[in-house]
Amino acid sequence: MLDIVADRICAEYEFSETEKRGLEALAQKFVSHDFYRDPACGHDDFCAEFAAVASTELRELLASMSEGRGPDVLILKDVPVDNPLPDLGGLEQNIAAKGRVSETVLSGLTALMKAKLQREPSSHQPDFLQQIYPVDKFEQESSGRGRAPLPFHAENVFLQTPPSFLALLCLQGQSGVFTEYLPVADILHRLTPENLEQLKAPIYSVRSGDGFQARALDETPVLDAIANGWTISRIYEEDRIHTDDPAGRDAIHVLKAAIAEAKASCVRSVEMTSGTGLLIANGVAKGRYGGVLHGRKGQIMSQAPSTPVDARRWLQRACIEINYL
Ligand SMILES: O=C(O)CCC(=O)C(=O)O
Ligand SMILES: [Fe+2]
Repeated sequence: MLDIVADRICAEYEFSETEKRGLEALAQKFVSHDFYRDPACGHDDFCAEFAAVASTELRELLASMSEGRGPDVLILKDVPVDNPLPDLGGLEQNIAAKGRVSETVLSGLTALMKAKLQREPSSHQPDFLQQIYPVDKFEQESSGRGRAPLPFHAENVFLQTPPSFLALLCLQGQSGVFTEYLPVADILHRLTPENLEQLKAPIYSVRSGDGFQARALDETPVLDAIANGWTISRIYEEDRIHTDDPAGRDAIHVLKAAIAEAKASCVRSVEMTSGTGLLIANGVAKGRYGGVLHGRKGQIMSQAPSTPVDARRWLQRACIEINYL
């Protein structure tokens, strides 16, 4: 099942029936737990029980990713999720009324990475898990509550400590909507050594985008060394990287051109359906500049009450911060 292609970018893992039944039973046991405000991955009993249900292969895959020797993207198939989903009209009511299978899986994957979940208080969703579900009023927003396609980005890299990995889990998909990813290495190998050096200089300001309070990380490199050989690439396709330095501006310009070129040949995509998961390195890598940017292709249908229930796209997301050992 482990299929790391030559360039180490992507692996796939399929949940077995036994694993599914075990995770559903665990979710039932933790059904009253508030996964949104109290991360279950911080509780030893939850972590031990999740690890006992997960296969050796899944545990090894997740350990390899959090140690910087795994694939940049793990596609998860047949992930147990709550089914059928409640249809009470509003997102809040539906979250409250659903089971806790998807929350259990997202928290458990984090636990197997020996990592923690991040909150982002300046976002419109400051809890430890987020819903990717459009809200009509924000339909043009370039965020989890918008309907428009999303340009390539790494998540929250305007923060000093952005998520290292993102987990996306599809409760309900919409055909024609694709979650896309683009390896950072495919962008950077188009740059000259001089351009790369320029992007390592601490002269940039990286800004927050739609759905967040206006924030900026100042005096930061774009290609940033974090700790113990780990790096993060603070790259946006949108104009969210700025500098007054003329050489730095040139480097941003060249970076933009490289993104456009890489987009033409290096994008991969997943049409998420119920039970598809993605675990992606958020521009982080160990001993190299790597990880991926992600985006979304296709317009999401309005989630107005008239939308057929099974046509409403609903993903959940976890922002995962690993231990940079
Ligand atoms: O909706 C998607 O497929 C991706 C959304 C996204 O970029 C995110 O949740 O960070
Ligand atoms: Fe995103």
